[in-house]
Amino acid sequence: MTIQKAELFIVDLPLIHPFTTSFGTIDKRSSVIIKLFNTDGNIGWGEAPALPLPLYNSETVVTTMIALQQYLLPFTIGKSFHTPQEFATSYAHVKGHNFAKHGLECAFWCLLSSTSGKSLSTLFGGTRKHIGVGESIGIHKAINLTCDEISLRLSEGYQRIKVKIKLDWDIRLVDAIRKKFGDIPLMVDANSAYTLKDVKILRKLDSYNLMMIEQPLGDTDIIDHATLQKQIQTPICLDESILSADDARKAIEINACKIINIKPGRVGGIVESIKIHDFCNKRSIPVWCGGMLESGIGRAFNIALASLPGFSLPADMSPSSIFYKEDIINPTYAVDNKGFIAVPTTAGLGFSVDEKRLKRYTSQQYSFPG
Ligand code: OSB
Ligand code: MG
Repeated sequence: MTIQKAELFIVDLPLIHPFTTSFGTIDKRSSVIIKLFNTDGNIGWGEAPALPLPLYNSETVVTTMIALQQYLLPFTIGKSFHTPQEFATSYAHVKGHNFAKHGLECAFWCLLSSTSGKSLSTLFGGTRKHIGVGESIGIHKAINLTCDEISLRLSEGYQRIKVKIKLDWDIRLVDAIRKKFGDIPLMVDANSAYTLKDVKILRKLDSYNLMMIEQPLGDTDIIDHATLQKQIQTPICLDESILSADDARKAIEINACKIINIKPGRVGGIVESIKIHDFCNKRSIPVWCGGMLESGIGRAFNIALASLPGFSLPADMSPSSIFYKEDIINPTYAVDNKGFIAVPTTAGLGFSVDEKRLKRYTSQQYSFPG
């Protein structure tokens, strides 16, 4: 298939409530949407889910736009590709910019799905018809507000609860949740809020039977995580510090984690995500699909990815209706009362993009070639 042109949209989706983690608060979700055209007039959608500021990793909406226009699209427009692997290889010499690479690769997968008539899940090698979903709950002003949200999500059927933690918003919070809700499937995500000096606090978490602690230490570290894992019982799950299948191999080799959160954006695409899945599956390392508060366009790829057999733990896949007033796919996906999302079986994105809404939320639009 030959790629003809691309359109890029910066969309600003208003959040219903601000989302706070140990690295800061997001009150507006800007994201980059990619619309890729082949020479037969087919369309593929993708989303590069960088945040507005470089607080989770170094990428931002602005760097994503530059990377796509200056470094990635020039290698794909006007060129022919047979496979996503071949497509991703065309810009593989570019270092970093994983969110941008992921969004572009997704648009190619979407084109491939439309033209082949096979769903994204089928193309990725998915086997599940439904995926299990958990909620990721940001840092609130008071513990009772977090507990109110947990009550609501448990009543809606969500399969596990993840709470964001940081220094002084950790033991008291987890203790209150266990006292109120008993032995629910519970995990915590620190987004790099601790260092090895905090091992005493992290050890205290051992008595709460948590499913895992996500990224307790530095965002680029694996060595200290290996040291920490020897000192705590709670399984460590790595998020920020796994940027490739090679990183996953090294982290597992040195016992820096027992579980991996695969966010396809963070690792630069679906091709790399499947490599990590396959590697972990062979070694019986559980993986699950994380999220970046994507719009329904980005989530479509996460849902299809989470249908692979090794994704054995619930995904961070709360529907956009929890975060956004409106999604740009219409209708958006839903979570049933047992905490499952049905994996689309139709070809293409699997959802229809509401282009009127997309335009309404677009603050900047670019065409390539210009
Ligand atoms: O660390 O998993 C994270 C959102 C933005 C940045 C980092 C993270 C998150 C989430 C959101 O936890 C999960 C979701 O997309 O539903
Ligand atoms: Mg995380």
